[in-house]
Amino acid sequence: MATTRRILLIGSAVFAAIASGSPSVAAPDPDEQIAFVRFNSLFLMNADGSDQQPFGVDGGQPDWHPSGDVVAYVQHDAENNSSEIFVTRPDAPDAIQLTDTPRWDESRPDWSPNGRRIVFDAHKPTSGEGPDVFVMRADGTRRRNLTKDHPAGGSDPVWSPDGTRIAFRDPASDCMSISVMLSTGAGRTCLRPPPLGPNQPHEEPAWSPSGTRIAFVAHTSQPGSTREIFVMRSDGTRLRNLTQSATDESDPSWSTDGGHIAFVSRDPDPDVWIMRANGSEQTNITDNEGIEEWSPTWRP
Ligand SMILES: [Ca+2]
Ligand SMILES: [Ca+2]
Ligand SMILES: [Ca+2]
Repeated sequence: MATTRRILLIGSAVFAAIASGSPSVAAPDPDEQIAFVRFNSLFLMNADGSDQQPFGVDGGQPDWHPSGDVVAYVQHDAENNSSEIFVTRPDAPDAIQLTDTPRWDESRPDWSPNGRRIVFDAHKPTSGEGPDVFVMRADGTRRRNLTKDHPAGGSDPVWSPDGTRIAFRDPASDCMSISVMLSTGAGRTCLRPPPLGPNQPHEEPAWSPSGTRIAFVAHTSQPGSTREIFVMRSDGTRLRNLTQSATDESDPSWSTDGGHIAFVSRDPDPDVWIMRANGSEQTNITDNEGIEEWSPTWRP
């Protein structure tokens, strides 16, 4: 988990200097926007990479409310030395803190399709145990552990577009892949055991807007393989490697019409790329050197 669970720290103030946009390239629809993370700050850009602007808050792992007006994100709270979930708006950079749990590190918030709940993962660093999947109301109340009866826990949760199910990274030894459960936490089903590559569960599931497909991140079974973006049907069949590259890919996010997937590729520094949902026309839209971009998420 250490490589994928990125540590978020407050305090970077260099972003204004590097916020100017990269050369723009052909992209799906320049009117669409993508939120992303540059080092440890939230940014917004057009889907062709143009007009890159900081939100004005530090944090990571943004996820848009279905209205497209608000993002939930993760930030390290210096006061209690713990990761917490916040919400903010791109046009009004003040943030509301939803969790306040010094003993727990929260990460990977994902809004329910009706915008009333947030699913996320959290773990206690002192416990030595892995994360569990939790759900809470959009105001941070009624927090509930959805994987408390699943000894292996889970992480990277995402809601199905119809709101009935949650896909997540399932590290159980009989799965090591993406599992799906009802939004109540019942009925866990592993979609694709065993993993493609050794010692690394499939992770970062992203449900297509139609609900028919799930993109995720995994190694291939080849020796020395890198991480790739795979896609499968939401029943676990018809697996396909979309990236097939010698670099590491991660952080898949579908466009609102399902036609494209934004992702991160390290070449070697992390950039936001987009491709068609069949893997063609892979384009680097933050083409720069030495500047880290992560966590693209298409604005509804
Ligand atoms: Ca916390
Ligand atoms: Ca790769
Ligand atoms: Ca970069």
